[in-house]
Amino acid sequence: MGGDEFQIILPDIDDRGALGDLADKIIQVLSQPYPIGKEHATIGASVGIAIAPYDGINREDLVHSADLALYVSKNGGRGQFRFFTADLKDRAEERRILMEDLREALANDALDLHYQPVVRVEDNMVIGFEALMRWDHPERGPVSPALFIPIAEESNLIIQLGEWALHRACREAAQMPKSITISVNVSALQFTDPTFPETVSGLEPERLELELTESVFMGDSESIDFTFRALKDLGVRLALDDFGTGYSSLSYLRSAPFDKLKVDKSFVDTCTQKDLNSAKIIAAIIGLSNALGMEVVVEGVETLDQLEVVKDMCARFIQGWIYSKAIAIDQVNERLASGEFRIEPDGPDHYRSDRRTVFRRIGIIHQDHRYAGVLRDISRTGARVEGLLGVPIGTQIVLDLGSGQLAVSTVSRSRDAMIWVEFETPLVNDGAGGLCTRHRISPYALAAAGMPLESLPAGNYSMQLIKRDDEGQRKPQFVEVKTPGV
Ligand code: G
Ligand code: G
Ligand code: MN
Repeated sequence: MGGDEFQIILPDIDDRGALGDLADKIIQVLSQPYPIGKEHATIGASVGIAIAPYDGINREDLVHSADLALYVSKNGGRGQFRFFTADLKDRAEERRILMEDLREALANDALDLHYQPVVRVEDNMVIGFEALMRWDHPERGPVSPALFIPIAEESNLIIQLGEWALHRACREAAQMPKSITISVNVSALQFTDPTFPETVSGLEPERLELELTESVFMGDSESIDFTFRALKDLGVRLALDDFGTGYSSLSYLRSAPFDKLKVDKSFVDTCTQKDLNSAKIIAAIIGLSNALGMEVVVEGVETLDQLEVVKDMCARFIQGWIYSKAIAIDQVNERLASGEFRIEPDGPDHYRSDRRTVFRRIGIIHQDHRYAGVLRDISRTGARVEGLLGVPIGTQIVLDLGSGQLAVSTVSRSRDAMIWVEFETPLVNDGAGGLCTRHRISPYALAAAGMPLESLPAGNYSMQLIKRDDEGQRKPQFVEVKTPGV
C-alpha cells in the first residue's frame, strides 16, 4: 500500500477466530530475526482487520476500516492485531483528549507513583519495589497506566513522563533502607533517546533497576548497544520485563547485559491448568536464568494454588497481589519504619479463569422480545448479566453484544435480576485483550428479521430493509429491571 504497509485480501472468511489466528501467525512469521551479514534485523508487524459487509461494502470503506484498526493495533503495542469496530473513530478523538489531559497532569504534578513489593519467598521479606505510575483524573477517576502509557508513547510525552517517574522513584527510594532496590519501567522510546543515560541519576546505581521490554530491540542496533554500555558503565541493574510474551529470542539474552528476568503474569494465570505448559515454561525460564546467572522474579501471582505451583518451580522472588498490590509511598515508609517489612501471602484459593469484569449495556433477546440488560462479567464460555427477573434455568436466550454479535446462550443459574449463562459457541480473542463472537450477523439479516431500528449496529443501510411488524408479537415474558448507573 506504500511505505511499509501491505494488504492481504482473503475471500469468504468471516470467522474472527480463524482470522485472529491467521493474523497471529503472520505476525509471528514476520517477526523472526533476519540475518543480514553478521548482524540480524528484527522487524515487527501489526495487523488491522476489516470484514465485508460488516465493516464496509466497497473498497474505499473497507480499506479505511482496516486502516483504522491497524492504527489502534499499532498503538496497542507491537505485534498485535485488531478488528475494526464502529467505535474506533470515537476512540481516536478520545485518545487525543486524554493525551492533552495527561500533559496537563504532568505539568501540574498531578501524577503519583505507587510501589509494589517484591517478596523473597523463603522468608516473606520485602526486598524491593516496582514503581508504578498512578493517575487520578479529575473527572474520570483513576486511569490505568495500561491505557495512558501507550497514549504517551504516541508522542514525546513518554520521555518527560518516564523521566519524571525515574526521578521521583530515585528521590523516594533514597529515603528507604539501603537494602531496598527500586525498579522503574522504561519505555522503548525513552530507551532509544540518546540522552536517556544522562537522565539516570539520583540513587546508588546498584539499588536502581530499569525494567525494559523486548521492544527496545526494535530500534537501531548501534544506538541500542551504546545505551546498554552507558547504563552498564553507570552500574545500574537491568531487568527484562514481561519475559515470554514477545518473541523472546534467546539471542537478546546472549548480547544484552540483563541482571534479571521477570516472568510474565500470563504464564502464572494459567499455571494451574494441567493441559497447558505454563508451569513447565515457568520452570524452564527459572532454569535458564539460573544457568545465565540472572535473577528471576515471577509476576502476577494472585492465588494460593498459583503460589504452590510457582514455589514448586523453585521461584525465589515473587511480585503479585498474593503479597501486595502497589501501595502509596506513605504506606511504604510506614511499614519500613516499623522494622522488618514482611508480608504473609494471602489471597483466594483458586484463579477464576479468564473471567473479565465489565459493565456494559447489552441486549437480551428471548422469543420476540429484546430486553435491556447489563453485562457484568464475561469469559470465553459464559457470562453474567443483570436485568431480567425470574428467568428459569435452562431458558434459551440470545445475548446481543452489539455490532451484530449474537451469542446463543442457555441460562445456567439465576438469582433476583442476575442471570448466569453458558454460550453455545465459545467466544474468541479480539486481539485487544477482549473477546468477540466468532461470527456476526449481517445488519441486512438483522433488519430483515425485524430487529428494531435502534438496535441495529451503526451503519449506512437502506431504510426499506428495516421492516417493523408489531402485530402478532407475544407479550414479554420477563420483567426488565433498571440497573442504576448505566
Ligand atoms: O500498574 P498497572 O498494572 O496498571 O500498570 C500497567 C502497565 O503500565 C504495566 O505494563 C506497567 O509496566 C506500565 N507502567 C506503569 N508505570 C510505568 C512507568 O512509569 N513507565 C512505563 N514506561 N510504564 C509504566
Ligand atoms: O508490564 P509490567 O510487568 O511492568 O506490569 C506490572 C503490572 O502488573 C503492575 O502494574 C501491577 O499492577 C500488575 N500486577 C502485579 N501483580 C499483579 C497480580 O497479582 N495480578 C494482577 N492482575 N496484576 C498484577
Ligand atoms: Mn514492570
